[in-house]
Amino acid sequence: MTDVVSYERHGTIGVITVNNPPVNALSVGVRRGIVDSLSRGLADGAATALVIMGGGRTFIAGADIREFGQPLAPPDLNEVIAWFEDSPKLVVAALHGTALGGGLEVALGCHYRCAVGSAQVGFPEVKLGLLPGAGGTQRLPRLIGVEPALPIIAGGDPLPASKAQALGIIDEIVAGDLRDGAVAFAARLVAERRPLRKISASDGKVLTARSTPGLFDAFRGSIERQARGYFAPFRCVEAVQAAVTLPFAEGLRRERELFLECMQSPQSRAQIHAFFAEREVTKIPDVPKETPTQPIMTAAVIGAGTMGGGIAMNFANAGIPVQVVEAAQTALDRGIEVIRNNYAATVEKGRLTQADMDRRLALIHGTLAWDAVADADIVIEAVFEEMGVKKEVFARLDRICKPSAILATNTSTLDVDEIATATARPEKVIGTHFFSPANVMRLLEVVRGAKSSKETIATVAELARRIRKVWVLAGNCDGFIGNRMLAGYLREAAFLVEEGASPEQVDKVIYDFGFPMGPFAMSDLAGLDVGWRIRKGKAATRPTTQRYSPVADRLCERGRFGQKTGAGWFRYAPGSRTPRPDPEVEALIVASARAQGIERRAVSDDEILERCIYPLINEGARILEEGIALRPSDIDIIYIYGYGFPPYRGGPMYYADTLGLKRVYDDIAAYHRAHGEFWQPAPLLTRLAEEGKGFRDLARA
Ligand code: 3H9
Repeated sequence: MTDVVSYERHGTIGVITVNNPPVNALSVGVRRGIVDSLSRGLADGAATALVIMGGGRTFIAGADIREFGQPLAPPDLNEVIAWFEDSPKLVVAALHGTALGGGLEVALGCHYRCAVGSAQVGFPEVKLGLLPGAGGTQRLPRLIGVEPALPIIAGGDPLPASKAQALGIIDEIVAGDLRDGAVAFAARLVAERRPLRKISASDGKVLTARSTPGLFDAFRGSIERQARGYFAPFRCVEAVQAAVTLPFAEGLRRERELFLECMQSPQSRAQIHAFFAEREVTKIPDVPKETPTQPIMTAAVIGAGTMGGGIAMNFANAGIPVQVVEAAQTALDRGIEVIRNNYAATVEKGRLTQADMDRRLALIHGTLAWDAVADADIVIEAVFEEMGVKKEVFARLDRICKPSAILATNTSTLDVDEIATATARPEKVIGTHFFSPANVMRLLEVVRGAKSSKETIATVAELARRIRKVWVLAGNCDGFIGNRMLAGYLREAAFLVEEGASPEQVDKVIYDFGFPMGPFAMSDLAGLDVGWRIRKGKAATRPTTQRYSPVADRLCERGRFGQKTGAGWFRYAPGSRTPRPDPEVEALIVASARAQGIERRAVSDDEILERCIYPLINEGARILEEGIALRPSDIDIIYIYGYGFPPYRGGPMYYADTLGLKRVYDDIAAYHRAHGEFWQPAPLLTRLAEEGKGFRDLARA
């Protein structure tokens, strides 16, 4: 027996416990250990039934993802599960924590399942570009029916124990100690002479699905938009379909074929990269997990605009009381009203109860009195994006706030160190760059100022965890990581339309690549006025010899600020978010090209893709070299969570590696020759390309 699985008898019940921290993943040692323990339990004459459970914080959370890509050592998980199902002694799975993927498949191989009320079960494989590959797609539909099984398998979200019980995945919820409860449950099943239920042998529910033709096509249709571009969700559906059309053993073989297809797909590799990147991102070498943090009991937000309101909702959602400060009553009332409407819309969709909405709203206090922030543990400033205004706000906060308070700025481009000079506590000043809408978007860029203390960073990191953000540490520079990279992407999009592409062509290429929308629709959604204001601030320092597209400025001069004014790069019918091409924009583009002496031509889709995506990679390389980002994978996380980069392409730096840096460098060098200074290859990219390496090699260095 391996030391990661143990066997012990409790009364007449044998208990197999998996102990493979942190999440009891089914590594080869665990698979062997489980088989050995099962043999021991079967040989134990005093054991009338068996229980399998997880030690530590969870039941088995799935296959060991780190083993993927290597040849799988025996025993195969399917075999292990078959031994459980065929066991002559009754076997109960006892679940706590998260019974996911291969873990849930093991549980479905058992004859019965019990769980503590806080347990969750699910098949998250699809989020790794995979499908349940050890019978999950064959057993779950047989247990609960095809219709409820499909979204669990193709959607990947876990279910709480109560829901799993209602569906029939869990037979019994155990109150109190899980092991005692599971042992009692197993003993009761034996006493009641309950049958050894083999899910693989019960075809009733899948057979009824045969009489519902169109079920699968309808489901495919329902996920089409959400799963656009992804490979695995549609293979998941195919695998469930095999459960309906094929006998169990053949269905299992089909499932394995589809699983291997997914595993060998570039998408799965990219999604697994993103999974580990998301876990890596919180590891800051000089701010270890043990770094002391300050308690955050109360918060304040300065500014009740779109960002301020969204940030305040984050606090309220996490149960943290928050003061929202505005300069004028009308702006405050409007801001609070927007928050109320946001919550009401969520209640309407059935995703929040009225009582929860009321509780959250009660935590948000609007005020005109700055003194209300005096006791806040953290204040986040979300006012006008202008240095003078920001410094005034920080000087005032420094005077009012208690000395221990952290003063954070939600600036998206301004110098955090300069803002900090307005205070006498630069060690407590930090950037917290939320993404709009701040109550929805998962990303938080945490900007480390030169003097931000480790305690301040660790405190904001802990807060980010509480408000359920994926946070990435960035150094202080113009635009930080995300927006600094975006500048080149937007610049090239604007140049491409001057050269002959249309905004809709550019947007379609980027949409087809997998972004939720292209650069022009995105700009219209974000509002063109913000960038206009920033550009005006920088106009004086822009070299006159540099190419500059004035089209966005022309649009703003005409009051076309994007969706909110019904027109920007596109036109929007009243109440509609659908972008429509606008001849007025086309005329502005043509005029701009003529004024610059640009001869318009047909621009290929390939050129559009390269000229939009390569600047992200090239600037990303500079950001890495300057230490603004700690790791290439941190940049990937920013782009996936903040900018809609398709997760199945792994983020811009991972994507560059899949293309090969030599090719990326050669192409960028060619654009440099054709288009000049903006395309200067980054030194790090040049070096890695020459050495035949990828960004992934930096991560390992
Ligand atoms: C599968 O099962 C395929 C089968 O159908 C078929 C097979 C034939 N493997 O997230 P955390 C690591 S596919 C290896 O911070 P939490 C993780 O990297 C699998 N390592 O904790 C981290 O390491 P580190 C289906 C894993 O409490 C540490 O554990 N299952 C695995 O916030 C802690 O993780 C899934 O997709 C793994 N499976 O969340 C579940 N899982 O400390 C994936 C985690 O070095 N896992 N690690 O950074 C999760 O969703 C979350 O980890 C979980 C815990 C909810 C379990």
